[in-house]
Amino acid sequence: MSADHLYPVPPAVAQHAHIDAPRYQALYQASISHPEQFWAEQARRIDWMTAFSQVKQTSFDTEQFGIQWFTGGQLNVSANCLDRHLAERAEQTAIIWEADEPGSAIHISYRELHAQVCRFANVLKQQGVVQGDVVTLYMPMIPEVVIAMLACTRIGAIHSVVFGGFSPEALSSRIGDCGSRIVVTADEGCRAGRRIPLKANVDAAIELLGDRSVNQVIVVRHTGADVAWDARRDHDYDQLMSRAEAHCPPLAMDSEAPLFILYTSGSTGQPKGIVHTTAGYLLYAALTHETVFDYQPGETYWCTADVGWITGHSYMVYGPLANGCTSVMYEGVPNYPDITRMAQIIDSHKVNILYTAPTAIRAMMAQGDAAVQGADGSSLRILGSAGEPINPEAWNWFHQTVGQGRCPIVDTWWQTETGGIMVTPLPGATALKPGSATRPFFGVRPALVDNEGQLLEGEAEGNLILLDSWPGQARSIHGDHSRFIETYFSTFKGVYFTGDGARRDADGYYWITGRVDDVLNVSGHRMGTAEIESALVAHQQVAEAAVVGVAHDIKGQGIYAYVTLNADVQPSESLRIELIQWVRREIGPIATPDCIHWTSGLPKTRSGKIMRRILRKIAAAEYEGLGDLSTLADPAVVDHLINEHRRIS
Ligand code: 6R9
Repeated sequence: MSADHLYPVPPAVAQHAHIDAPRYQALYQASISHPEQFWAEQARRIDWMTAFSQVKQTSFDTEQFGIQWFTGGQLNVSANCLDRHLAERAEQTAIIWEADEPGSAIHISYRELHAQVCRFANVLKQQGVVQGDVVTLYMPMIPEVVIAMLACTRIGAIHSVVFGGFSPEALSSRIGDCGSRIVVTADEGCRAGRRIPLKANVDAAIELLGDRSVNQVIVVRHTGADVAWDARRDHDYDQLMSRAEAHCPPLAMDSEAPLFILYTSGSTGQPKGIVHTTAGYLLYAALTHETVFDYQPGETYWCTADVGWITGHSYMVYGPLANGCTSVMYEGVPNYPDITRMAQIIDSHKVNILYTAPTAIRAMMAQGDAAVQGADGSSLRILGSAGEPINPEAWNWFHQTVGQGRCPIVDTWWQTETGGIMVTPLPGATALKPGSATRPFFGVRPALVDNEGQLLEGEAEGNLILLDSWPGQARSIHGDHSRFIETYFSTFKGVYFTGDGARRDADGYYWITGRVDDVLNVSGHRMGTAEIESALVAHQQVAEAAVVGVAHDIKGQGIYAYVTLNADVQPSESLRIELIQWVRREIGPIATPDCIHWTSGLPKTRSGKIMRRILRKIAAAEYEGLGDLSTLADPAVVDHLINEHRRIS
């Protein structure tokens, strides 16, 4: 089956969908020609405490830059996700929590979730947290992380969720950057039967921070493990909760008040603390969740993303809860205790909508049909994919084997910075092509430019940009607004640059080709090559390092590291293992290098710039067509690298 095979909208889906093809056309046109009217209309899905006076005041022009949506309005996110559902669906399950070990699931109703959030909001207040404070959450996938996020929003505190797989080093730099004085964590996390020492990692991170440090740590007793305890600083979650009051009025927050910070990797230096604000983000998450997944009241939805990433924020927490949805939250990994686990969870909770990542799909596909052996799967109606390009083989497998040829797949392209889904099919409206994210969502104006910034028309391939603002857009980088403008709005003047390349076909469908900058996408996790390089060179025996991505069957991209050692050091197997461990410790297991290539020199221009184009080609064993080598300071380096690569592979 060719990649361009067209899957029309199944009539049964179109018939009951929120949006069919004619309606998509009409609404998209309206959203582009009259954005203010369109978004004012959509804003009715929010419960406002104070009405807004202006819908959109935005400019991507670096001279008069500004992004403001729904100015003058006030709302509370937790009230929109909880309180307003109590009249109609207090007893409906909000979260079905499925533990790492099969066999135990917990159902939490909207009423219970509301009560817990109010209590924890009071706990935060008692610990001295006030509006505008940043609270760091370093948590496993347990309901308490959702409770903590919503509790922050209830009192106007800003959360910064740090993925539980990050090392103490990575955690400490993120705590330090946002100046957070309080961390919420758990004794341990559980993944695939292994224990993750979260509290010990927090202790180590605080140690690294020294006196700029955190003075409160709230610990959820999840596994009950014995952990080190500093009575002046550490607090037991349950103890604080048992003493807290269950009533906590939601604070009226301005539309543009910061809602959360989420760190993500860029092409240079330190991770960036992406700042999202209140009204636009929530509206965009809720609207996209309902329309992209065609969520219908009463359905059960499962987003497999970890809450430490933007997908977990927008599509496990804020979008679904704002829509009063029943969500599955799963603590573990898709293939534990075996490859049938996802299918088992789908059957046992009758999941209707499944949103996952290509890396999980490829891991299942690698085992043929074993992933669905003995499974029913008939509850599934809609499938979704995000985080990286999905190759047509994986798409077709997902469609046939998991979706039984019946369920539309929404391949959703978006980013931490976009807050919500940007280019995507709508199940009832868009004919699908495996591997294409298809068409823009309402209000989204994608375009392609060449490297000089010239707009490309019709069928074309180039850099993907966005011409105008949308409500879910990030507003800043924490503590460095000029870096925000510089990073996203300066490469091409007056437009948002995504960092991705894309192709547009004759039908106007977009095909994302991957990052055009030095950002890797390993199993859907975004990582800057610069971060991994700086971790490598921080090792005493490393002189220089250059990291590139290389195609990987399951992970999408693997990490390929060229390493030059100090003159007096010889490469060895033990040093290779030590370096891999070192990077895992500096950043976290997600940054584990797949290959260390010892080399005596890197290809550099005469001005000393490493030519990554060449390194990427050699890592991929594409020794021909290395392009213009005339600017290299020492062209002989290339032959050395090729010979070394031949020896490794
Ligand atoms: C949501 C998320 C963003 C980067 C993005 C792009 C890649 C995401 C994709 C996709 C192809 C898709 N990406 N979705 N590439 N098709 N459907 O993943 O955010 O972690 O910030 O990563 O992921 O390269 O620029 P984030």
